[in-house]
Amino acid sequence: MARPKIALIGAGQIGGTLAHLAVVKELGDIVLFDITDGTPQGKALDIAESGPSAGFDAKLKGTTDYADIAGADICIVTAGVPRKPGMSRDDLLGINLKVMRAVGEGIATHAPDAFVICITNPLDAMVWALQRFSGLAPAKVVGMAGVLDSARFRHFLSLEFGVSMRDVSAFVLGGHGDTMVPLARYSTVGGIPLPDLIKMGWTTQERLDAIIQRTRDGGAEIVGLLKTGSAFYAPATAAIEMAEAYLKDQKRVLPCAAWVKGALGLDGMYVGVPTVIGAGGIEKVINIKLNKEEQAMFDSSVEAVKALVDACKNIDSSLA
Ligand code: A3D
Repeated sequence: MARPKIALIGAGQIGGTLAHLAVVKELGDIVLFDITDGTPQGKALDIAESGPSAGFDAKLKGTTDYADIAGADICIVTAGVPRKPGMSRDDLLGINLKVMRAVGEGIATHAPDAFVICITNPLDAMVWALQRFSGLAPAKVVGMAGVLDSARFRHFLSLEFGVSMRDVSAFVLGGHGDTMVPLARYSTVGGIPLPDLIKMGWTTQERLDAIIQRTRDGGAEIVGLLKTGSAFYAPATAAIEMAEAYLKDQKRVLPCAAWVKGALGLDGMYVGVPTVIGAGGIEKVINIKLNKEEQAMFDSSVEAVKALVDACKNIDSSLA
């Protein structure tokens, strides 16, 4: 059987890391696409040359031609520009919206059957725009944010409790970053919910609140340290977890920015929710019941995402 074809649109920090992780895990052959000639070709060749030492079998190709993504099974999108000093949120939205239009059209023309994972920020608005521009089924276009946010939460909780990260599970909802909604009562250590761990004296509400805030600020913390860019190892690893769930039909339960119509009282929008990912793409949105406090946090996250989508519609009237 032919190896799956994985197209990576954007060959920057995350794109290169995605390519490396995908071949080391032998998920398929890679096409790295970027508009900056030389970057995708150079990274593809460099990673290919690591094959003999790492011991993987995969073909890697770097390109600036969308035709090379033809028939891709999966496309992971990191194309775009980051926010620079002096640039307003709307400036960034305007630039990355144009990028999403080009990427959406490229995918629609050459890889219309792909499962598409968007990583470009601002995430919830960009995945919405990418689905509109590509015209692919909403179940086949999803945003990566919740897996990363919950991985950060799990990492910080494992440090707090001195236990393996593998035994910490965490549940987050809502938009990416500032408005992320961590659900403490659904987050566990070895199956024990966090509120019970507070009662058991493992931690305090104050310490847990500080961990939640650090998780919300997780992206900014890395930017502050790196100074010249944003996180890329953990974001790439999170997207690969989602890609593997699709390619291997794993039916993983993962939080993603998915199209929600009907569940959680929503009438059709992209926002972070728990989903099941398998060969059908987003096979299910899990319609959990929230308590009053969680619902209020989720509602304000939903409003923040809607405001971003409205800003996109104001910038590009074809989206209205
Ligand atoms: P970076 O290293 O700048 O790579 C972006 C790449 O996109 C560059 O190589 C550009 O040449 C390329 N590019 C620009 N325009 C186009 C285009 N029209 N078509 C194809 N390629 C293009 O950034 P990065 O890899 O560090 O980050 C990529 C994106 O992910 C950014 O928007 C980040 O803000 C975002 N990001 C999201 C998360 C989430 O959790 C959602 C986390 C970290 C980064």
